Order: sequence, then structure tokens, then C-alpha cells
Amino acid sequence: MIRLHIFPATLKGTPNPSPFCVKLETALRLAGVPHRVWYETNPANAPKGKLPFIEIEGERIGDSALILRHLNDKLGVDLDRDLNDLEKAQSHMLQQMVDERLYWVLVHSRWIDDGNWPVVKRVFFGGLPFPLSRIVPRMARKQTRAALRTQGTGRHTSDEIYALGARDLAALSAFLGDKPFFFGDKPTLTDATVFGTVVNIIGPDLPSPLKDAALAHKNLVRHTERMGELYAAKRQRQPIMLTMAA
Ligand SMILES: N[C@@H](CCC(=O)N[C@@H](CS)C(=O)NCC(=O)O)C(=O)O
Repeated sequence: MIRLHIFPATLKGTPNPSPFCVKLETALRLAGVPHRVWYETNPANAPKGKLPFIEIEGERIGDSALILRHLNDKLGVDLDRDLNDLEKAQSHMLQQMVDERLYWVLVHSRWIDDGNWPVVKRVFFGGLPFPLSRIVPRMARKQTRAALRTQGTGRHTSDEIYALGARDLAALSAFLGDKPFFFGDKPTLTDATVFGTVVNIIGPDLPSPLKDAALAHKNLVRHTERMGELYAAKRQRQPIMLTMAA
């Protein structure tokens, strides 16, 4: 049985505060891959220092894309099986835009935007005892700011960052059009990927220009609802809570 290690679902309005955890869990549910969820609170326990990761046959694998590649090689799991070569290329590009660009705009909206930071701080770090409750969020925000700067997004003004995110959302909306899913009547990995990020933009009560931009695209909102229903319908066994050393 595959163990899927993800953050606990601490943020109301999204299945998981991490878009990559939502994407992978959704993909496993859609593909009908049996798995058990283990909640991790410390990404340092992950093989690549980030969540999600899986354990399969004694091996620990990190990174949602590499995990799905591995499951494809090992078990033939492939949500994009029915796509033609051009669609596979489009699927790849859409996923990269969401994971490697839009994601960072979401990170900015949560961790850097002063309007949302107090809420994010409470949700993610509210359970820590004093003085960790003071030290850890400050350190985590500093590290996230540095990561955003290294990645590049953090070098722009807030207005510029939100404008970049709005363009990504407009591109997603235009590509989706009137279709129920990105490539027609059946969900693919692109749908799981978009769902992971867009549900995290529009679901939680964290207002931002990014959320406004997403809500303006009714087809993206409907897509998120549709994927949310599928995600719930394909639910597997109860998750286990993993107790860990900090
Ligand atoms: N490329 C990775 C990205 C995973 C990722 O960025 N996870 C974030 C949460 S959304 C994380 O664990 N961050 C913890 C950290 O950087 O310390 C994937 O696709 O799984």
C-alpha cells in the first residue's frame, strides 16, 4: 500500500493548503490508486524537504511530478493516457505554468501580502507553544521571502506579481473554454494540477487581487467545483495522523 505524506488539512476552503498535495492526492483518487494518507507537519522529514512525498515498497519518493512519473513506470498510472502528442505537450506546458509560476503568486498572496499574513500565521503556526510561536513564523516568513526572491517572483512589486498571476488565470480560463475538463469530457493530470492551485486561491478566506482575478473566470470557478465533487466522490480510507519529532 502506498503511503501518501501530506500536510494536515488546516486551511478551511481547500482539501490541503499545499497545491502539490491536492494535485497528487486528486491524481491518485482519480486513477484509483490505493493509498493511505499520513499527515506530516514538518517538511524536513521529506526526502526532498518538501511535501508531498510517498513511500512505496520501502522507497521514499519526493516531488509530485516525479512521484507520478514513478507510478506511471511501476503501475502504469497515467491520467494523460488518452491525449494525443500535441495535447500531451499542451498538458505539460499548462502544468509547468501552474506549478512553476502561478504557485509563486499564491505564495506571495499568503506569506508576503500583509493583509493575509496574520491569518496564515495563525492557521499554520497557531498551535506552537511560546516562544516557538514567535520565532518559527518569523523564520518561515523570512525563508519564504528569500525563496521568492531567488525564484524571481519576489523581485517584482506586489501589483506586478498579481498582474502576472491574473494573466496565468486568464490563459487557463481561455484554454478551458466551455469544456468540463481541460481536454474534454475526462479529467487529466492538468485538471488535478489546476484544481490544486485554483482551489487554494479561491477556497480559503484569504482575499487578494489573485483571488478576485480567479473568481472573475466563471468557468474556472465551475471547474474547481466540479473537481471538488470528483475529489470528494473518490475519497479513500480515513487518513492516519502521524506523530513526529519536530
Ligand atoms: N515541486 C514540488 C513542490 C512541492 C512544494 O513546494 N511543497 C511545499 C508546500 S506547497 C513545501 O513543502 N514547502 C516546505 C518548504 O519549502 O520548507 C512538488 O511538485 O511536489
